[in-house]
Amino acid sequence: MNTQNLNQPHRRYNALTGDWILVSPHRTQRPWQGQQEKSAGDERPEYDPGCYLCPGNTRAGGASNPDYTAPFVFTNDYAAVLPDGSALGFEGNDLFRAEGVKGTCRVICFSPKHNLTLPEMPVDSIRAVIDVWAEETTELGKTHRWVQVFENKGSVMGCSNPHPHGQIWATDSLPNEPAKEEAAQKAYHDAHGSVLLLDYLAMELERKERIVEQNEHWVALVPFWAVWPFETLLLPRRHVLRLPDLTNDERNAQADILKRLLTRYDNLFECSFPYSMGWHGAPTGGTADADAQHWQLHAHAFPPLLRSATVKKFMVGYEMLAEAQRDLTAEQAAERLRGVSDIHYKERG
Ligand code: H2U
Ligand code: ZN
Repeated sequence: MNTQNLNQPHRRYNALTGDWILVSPHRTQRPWQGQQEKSAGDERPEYDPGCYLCPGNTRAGGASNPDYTAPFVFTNDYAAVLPDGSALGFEGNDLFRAEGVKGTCRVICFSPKHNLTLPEMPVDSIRAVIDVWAEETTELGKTHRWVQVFENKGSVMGCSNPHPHGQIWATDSLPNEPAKEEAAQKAYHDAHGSVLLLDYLAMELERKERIVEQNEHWVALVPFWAVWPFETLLLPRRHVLRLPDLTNDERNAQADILKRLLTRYDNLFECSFPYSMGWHGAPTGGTADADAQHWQLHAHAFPPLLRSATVKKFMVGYEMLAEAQRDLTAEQAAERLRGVSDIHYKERG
């Protein structure tokens, strides 16, 4: 690839989903007179008597939280899918298709402390969250084809409560994004006999320009095909199918790299950096490991901020009608993330 040409408008291919994205590096000097409001201060108490997620409090649905001291999981009081949802029969045709869906939604409180976020939590507390993500994947994966572990952080991402929490949705069907990844990884494996994301990781480690963080077991990078300005992909170095397959050492290293990556995010604009982040591993629900060898476990982080704590990228116009577009290149974004400290700005004297 002639990298000189990457300074001109071009399209990049997302090998993991099959989508294309338009990159316009010459536009980064474009004047900006849009949204510029200040971000709200994020000083919060360790315990908030009005918070639905704090220990001992009553939730919106009427249930009470225990006095939890470790990550706490409960069934979402307003679940988007239900365990017995599939009895419905639909009479359809090619143009009116529908199907039932069965599943469950859970909420995971990462910490009893209302005023923390993942990057502000100690590494061993992040490790405890990772263990719960793995346990939930094992349990729900027994009976569900897909278990989606994710976190929406920040009100701009639609997060309903600043108490540190994530969600787990499990369904009997394979949703759109994992279905695209399933097809792309399978096709690559059939064609090359190797694992798409492991081959990709090896090439990124050679090129280095999109790497943000790495440790003994993990690498965080801005993918070549990133859409969101500071989007990252987090990958284990070893071939791993799913979260529960990670070893003790790999989980400790996972907690370490998550803390450092998310700290860099917060340090970029010295704010609590909003994002949606989540894990993709091989489908569950009885999918044999032998039939899932094309999969590689990974996390995506999709943060919306572009220029400051308040100026975000909008997925509008061309994105809605044609395809995703970015000005800042993936390489520039990685350089910016490498350029900030991995010590949290709140922890610096
Ligand atoms: P978000 O902040 O990412 O929206 O997740 C919070 C979830 O918590 C949300 O799905 C649930 C909401 O339905 N919730 C409860 O289940 N009980 C409550 O008392 C408050 C919020
Ligand atoms: Zn709280």
